[in-house]
Amino acid sequence: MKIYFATGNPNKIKEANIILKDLKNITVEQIKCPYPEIQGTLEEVSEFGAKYVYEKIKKPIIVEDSGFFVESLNGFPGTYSKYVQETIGNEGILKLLEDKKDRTAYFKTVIGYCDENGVKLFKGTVKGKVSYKIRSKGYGFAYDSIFIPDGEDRTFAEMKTEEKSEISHRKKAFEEFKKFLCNIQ
Ligand code: ITT
Repeated sequence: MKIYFATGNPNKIKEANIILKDLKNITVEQIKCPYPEIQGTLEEVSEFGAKYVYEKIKKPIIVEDSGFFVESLNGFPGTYSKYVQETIGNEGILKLLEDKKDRTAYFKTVIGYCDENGVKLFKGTVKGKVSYKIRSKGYGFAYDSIFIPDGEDRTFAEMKTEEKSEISHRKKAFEEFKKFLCNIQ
């Protein structure tokens, strides 16, 4: 079974393929089919996007909306994560946290899957802390170089993609999706 993943972000495809690699009869293939990113929660964006792309291609499709939520900034950047990454970036987030003691943060992913039976959502979160500096060994992307998952000393960008993909928000959401796929096959 081939599932299309509508995303402009090749890192998401790489991580999805690592996470789903034990499902031998499933392949995930990127398609570039832009969908309107409505202003709303991750759930609303994923549901809308999955239905929208399904209507266009009429093939099993996933879209995935993720966000980075910092507790002491009341969840900012959250649903604005993409815009914030492209504007103030990780340096800007570290500046906003300069005088904050609480550095807890989490990533959340919501996968929207749509086929002829309608849309289903699968969610995953990972908790951790914002680092004091940008720390990277060249792995990962975007917020990965300022996020240290609980139980680790390294940022996601200091872990190989395979290691990140054992514990990440994306892993948890795709594990839920996997269970669903096993039931419908
Ligand atoms: P799409 O085409 O799939 O929408 P995107 O990169 O715009 O790709 P999102 O809107 O889901 O993805 O992500 C919001 C922001 O969060 C964006 O800047 C992403 O690069 C970033 N992000 C998403 N997943 C991440 C992860 O696992 N680690 C670090 N940053 C991540």
